[in-house]
Amino acid sequence: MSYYLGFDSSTQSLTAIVIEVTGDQRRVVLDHSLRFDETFPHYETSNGVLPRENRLVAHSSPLLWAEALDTLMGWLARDSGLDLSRVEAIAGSGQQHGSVYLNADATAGFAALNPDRELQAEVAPLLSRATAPIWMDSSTTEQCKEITDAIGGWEVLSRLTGSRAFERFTGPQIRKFYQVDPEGYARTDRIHLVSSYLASLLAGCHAPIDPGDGAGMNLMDLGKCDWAPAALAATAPELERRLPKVAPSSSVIGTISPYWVERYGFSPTTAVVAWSGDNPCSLIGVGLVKPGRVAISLGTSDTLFGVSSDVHVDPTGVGHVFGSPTGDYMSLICFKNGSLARDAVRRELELDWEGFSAALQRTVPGNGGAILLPWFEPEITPPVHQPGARRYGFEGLEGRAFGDASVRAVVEAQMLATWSHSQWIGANVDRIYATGGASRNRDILRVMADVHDAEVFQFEVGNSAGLGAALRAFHAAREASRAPLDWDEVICCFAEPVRESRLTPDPVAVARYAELKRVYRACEDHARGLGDDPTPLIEEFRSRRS
Ligand code: XUL
Repeated sequence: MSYYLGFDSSTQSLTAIVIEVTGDQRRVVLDHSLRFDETFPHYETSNGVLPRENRLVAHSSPLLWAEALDTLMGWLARDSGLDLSRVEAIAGSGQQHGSVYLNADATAGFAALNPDRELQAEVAPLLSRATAPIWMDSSTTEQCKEITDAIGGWEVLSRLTGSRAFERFTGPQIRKFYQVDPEGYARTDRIHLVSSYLASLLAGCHAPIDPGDGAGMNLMDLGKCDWAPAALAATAPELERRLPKVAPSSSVIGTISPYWVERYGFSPTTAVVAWSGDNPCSLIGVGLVKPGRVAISLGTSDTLFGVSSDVHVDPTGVGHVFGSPTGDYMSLICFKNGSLARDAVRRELELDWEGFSAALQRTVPGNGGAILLPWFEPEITPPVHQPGARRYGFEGLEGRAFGDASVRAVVEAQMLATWSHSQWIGANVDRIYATGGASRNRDILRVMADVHDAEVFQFEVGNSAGLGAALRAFHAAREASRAPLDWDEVICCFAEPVRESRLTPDPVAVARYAELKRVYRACEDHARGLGDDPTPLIEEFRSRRS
């Protein structure tokens, strides 16, 4: 019997998922999370973000992530009932784009972690920057422009790296650090992603970055899966020597460091596999190992993604192409106002999640033309720098009617945005795999099915990133032991949609949303100062209904 352990270090929590493989028997034996805000209040994070005055800035703490890893390992060793010496391999998933800055002592420090001391205490002296900018940061517009100009335009950067310059991507963030704190940059010996940083702590040496997460930096040549000299030069001086190597997602970095063996009873032969980003790991966790289908993840960010065998970049510059852990590519669009926006509306109306669902049930598809663009945070897709929710078509609504319409409006706008901005992917969207925390809510998924005119399926394990990481550990361990399995065989029994969960689109609602799509786009354009007042279109939409 072997266990494979997958971690998911997301924006708001750290999760461990353990799968067991015994002959033909396969099962998930553990799924346990620690939420950052509640478990580690001394960092004073709110939804995983350190206190901030400027809404464009979003940082978290590398020490929080280290402490979470140590604490969760402690829980696994003492309270989970699992024998950790049976864990054959560990992989992980990290929130994408976030970066950790280490000084020249880190190489020796990682190799000699003292098992008698807490991990965060061991890591603190190794940091050259106290905090880590994360994917929610939108403060690098200037740096994006400079990088784009230096490389010869956004199309050039997009073709080279899979994306135009985005504020949250690691390259622009590194450039900002170099400009704002040149001494800190000079002190920096190694820059890791969240994924490769945590893998390094497990392996006791600098872990590589995989092409799934590396593509989220505006620094990697997507075709070659290696650092792109032109992108490095446009970003900051002597950057290549500060970056880990790029290596395939299935690389075994080495065995687990003695720190974990002595502290928590792992076998010294436990393999540590390269970590990847949460979206590439989710791709595996929902079983998307072949081109054709798409998934929508409803987490802190909402993302829509699918796998493709060739590089097909977004001609509108809104989407991304990352590496897939299978060696293919993944297309992705990302919305910053995912769960935090749903939650903001829910809290404003003083509802619990049942009340939120009840409001969805009391209202009808199309919402009488009421649309709420949920840009509570600066938005990534479409790019919106001035945060603030924008309402259209709410006149005359009061009291509970206003509240109910607000709930439907936020969910409809999110689904209309995923539809509207994913058309470049060109995938066959007659079936959507839903994952992430909010995918448990079938009233939200009903809107997803009707807006996309697609069947929607749920999964047994809601945290597909953590499950994907555990499956990647299994896949890499089999490959390393010269008994490789096809990806289809790896995901079998684990990452399969629950057949009974199928939601089919309702033709009446589908027709209604087909009309609303034009109205939604007009609202988006108007709110961004790019189009006319959509009121006449809203009125026309309402009149067609009567
Ligand atoms: C993807 C993105 C987010 C983060 C956080 O590009 O920015 O989905 O990975 O989960």
